Amino acid sequence: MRATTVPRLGRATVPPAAPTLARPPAETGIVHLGLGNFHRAHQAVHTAAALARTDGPWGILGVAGRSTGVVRAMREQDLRYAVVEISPGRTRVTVPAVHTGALVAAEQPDAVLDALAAPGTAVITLTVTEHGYTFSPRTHGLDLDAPAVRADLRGDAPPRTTIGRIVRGLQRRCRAHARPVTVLSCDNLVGNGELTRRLVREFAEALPAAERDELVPWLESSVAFPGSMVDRIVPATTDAEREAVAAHLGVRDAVPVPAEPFSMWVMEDRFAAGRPRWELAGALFTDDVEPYELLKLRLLNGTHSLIAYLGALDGRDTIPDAIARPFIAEAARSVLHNEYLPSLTVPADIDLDDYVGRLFDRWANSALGHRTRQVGSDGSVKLRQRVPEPALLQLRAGRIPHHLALTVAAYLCCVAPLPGFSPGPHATAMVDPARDTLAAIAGRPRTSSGAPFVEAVLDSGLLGDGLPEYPAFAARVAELIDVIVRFGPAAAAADALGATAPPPAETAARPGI
Ligand code: CS2
Repeated sequence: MRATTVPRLGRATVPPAAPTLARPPAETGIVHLGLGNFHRAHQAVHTAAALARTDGPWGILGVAGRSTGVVRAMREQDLRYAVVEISPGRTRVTVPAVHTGALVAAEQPDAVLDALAAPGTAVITLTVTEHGYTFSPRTHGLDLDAPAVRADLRGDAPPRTTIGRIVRGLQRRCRAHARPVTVLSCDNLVGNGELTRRLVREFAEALPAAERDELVPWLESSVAFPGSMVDRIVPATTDAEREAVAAHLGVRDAVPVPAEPFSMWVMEDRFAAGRPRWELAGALFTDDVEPYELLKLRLLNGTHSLIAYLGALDGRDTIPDAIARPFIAEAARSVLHNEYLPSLTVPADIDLDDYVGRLFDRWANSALGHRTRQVGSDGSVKLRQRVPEPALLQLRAGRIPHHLALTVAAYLCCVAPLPGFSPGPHATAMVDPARDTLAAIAGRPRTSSGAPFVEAVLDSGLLGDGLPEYPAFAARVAELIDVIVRFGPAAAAADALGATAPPPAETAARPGI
């Protein structure tokens, strides 16, 4: 079908079989910050599926930070877009139709604050990535030195940071009617609910006294910050999804979202002003989300990082291409079983063998085309959530976590290659906020090789503040960098595997909480 002859996706052109909802809800109960692919394939899909089973005032107003592409296209498509669920041999296309509005915060900042303050808004959800929280690993709190945070605190221009936006919106809300509201972080961060609460509170406490005294007690009494674990592999959009929508629905969608069939959402049931009945769409509610969060952040995300960095260094464009390489699959199994799993308490309702088996199937989903450069991007903020705690657990017990060291070595080879080493196109395409800082360290004569380089990187706080206490870890990372540079990633993986002993029985995963 030629694209120009195909009608544009919209209210009138969605085929009757495709929408999850016939039309978006009449009322907006959710304001979502971070209108990226993940939100559109995860929370929006769960919300639409819940509303398909029981009505409710839970339309979503989606807010993009600065980028205009998705918002413009969604507006032109009556706020519709397709989710293209892809697995080998099967493509399923649906249209959630759950959004009631779309804004770009940089263009309409006041409308965003009004939406956060609107009496009908009961839940504010967030997918702004690990990088979007203006968190300082140095102070373990809000980055009060960041110019954007300082500007948002002065308040003489519209807020530019997510935390600034939330607090300014809540301030407006507190003054207008003070109705309770829930802020629900859906990002891959350890303790995402508590972290968001702390950052919001720190921002509010840094305001001038009169504003602070008005806001802080209300935040305490009326705003809930439950934690959540979110899981769905959602790559960036390509023309393949646009073609799939045209072929399956006979319409033209400029902004479809690819996703794997798997989707999981676990949340703490602490909502201040009601919530959609997400349990009707498969979400799980629990009193304690942490075990689910750590399970996912370490087994899936942590292993994913290793696959991405080894894969990129080995010239692999996609995660399925990478995991198809036996040495990468073996490294993934080893880091998962020997170094991540001993740091976890597996929730009683998770069948570990099934969970791990599915992870390998999900990574091998060759039809999805998830790119190594996407998973490898932002490593400086992602690895901090994944690597240090499990590594420290091993180091404190007197063991070197060789595959966690390999993860850091492969990351540094990709993003901060030492002079003379070229990591290849997939690594070079990785985006990372720490690239310049790391390049500066790699370029200094005294830290441009071996252990001094890795020690300087760890001292910079890249992976928190525990690992610099273990010079043996830095030394092992340096050795593995050297092997990668001289003999390639497969040799480094073989070296890590050869050095790894199976974990002693007492540190094996403790099932059943
Ligand atoms: C990935 C995640 O980019 C990454 O670091 O590990 O985006 C991963 O695909 C999702 O968290 C899956 O839920």
